[in-house]
Amino acid sequence: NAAHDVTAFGKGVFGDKRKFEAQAYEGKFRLFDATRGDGVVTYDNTTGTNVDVLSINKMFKDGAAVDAHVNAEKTYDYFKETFGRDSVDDNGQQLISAVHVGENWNNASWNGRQMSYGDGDGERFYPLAGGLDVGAHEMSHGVVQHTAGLIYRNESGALNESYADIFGAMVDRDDWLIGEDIMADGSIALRSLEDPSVIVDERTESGYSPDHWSKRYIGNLDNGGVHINSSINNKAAYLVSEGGEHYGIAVSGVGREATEQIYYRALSFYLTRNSDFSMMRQAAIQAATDLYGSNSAEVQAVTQAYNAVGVY
Ligand code: ASN
Ligand code: ZN
Repeated sequence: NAAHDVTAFGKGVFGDKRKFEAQAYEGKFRLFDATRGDGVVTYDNTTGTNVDVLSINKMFKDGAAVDAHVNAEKTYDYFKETFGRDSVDDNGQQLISAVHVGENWNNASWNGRQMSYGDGDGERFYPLAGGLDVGAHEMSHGVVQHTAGLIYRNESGALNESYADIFGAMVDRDDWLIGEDIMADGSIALRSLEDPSVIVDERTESGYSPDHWSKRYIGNLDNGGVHINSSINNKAAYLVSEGGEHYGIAVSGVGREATEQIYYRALSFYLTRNSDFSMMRQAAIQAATDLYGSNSAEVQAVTQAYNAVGVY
């Protein structure tokens, strides 16, 4: 009666029907998907220890666990199909998620080895596992860790955060917002790549997320503003894809498919642990040159996008 793969079902945090891979295991079923890399596995951390999420039939009842599991599968598939990347380390590393972490915890995180999701307090956030872009953001920190390894402070840290948002917005592709599905307090989202200034961030003195290098945060909070100054690079990535006029500089967008390839190539070939925004500009121009040629619309878009956010 060896463990074997099954297709299972459940409803997510917000009641939508989900289908995913699980495993028949010791007379029950558990959230272990053995079909992707070395596995995608989701645990229940209610007691402070990771335990298997078990079900007596193929219909799983824990919405946060179901969403975390499905979102990890979707993120795995995104990196595999878009870049040929096999999990966060490109060597199949098991994707581990823990749900119900902490007590009404209003956050989610990547600790270098696994995702953790809080249930939110119901006032500010709903269970954070319900956000596909939230899960993709956390797993993308794993990809950054295994590629450029951008150090999590100051400008390199802001680039680390921005990469997590860019891939989050590429996996959850229908908008340029991060966290829109899990806000309980009526606010738009955690971040907007399209227009960072619409998000009120209590950590910045201005209350706004900067959309230009001249507006960057230079204080010590948030590891030197890693979730604040990320918006400068987020806006640049948005402009590369969608185009627009920003502080009087016009950008002709080249679409999401070119944009994700440019940023992934910059991350995996050119950026290093200590890269800053200026090096990001150079890395993206070089990646676009490699992929599309020096006279391409893509190189032009990247150049104009970084001009528009004041990064030279
Ligand atoms: N959710 C946050 C993030 O991924 C957690 C943190 O502040 N490190 O960036
Ligand atoms: Zn992050």
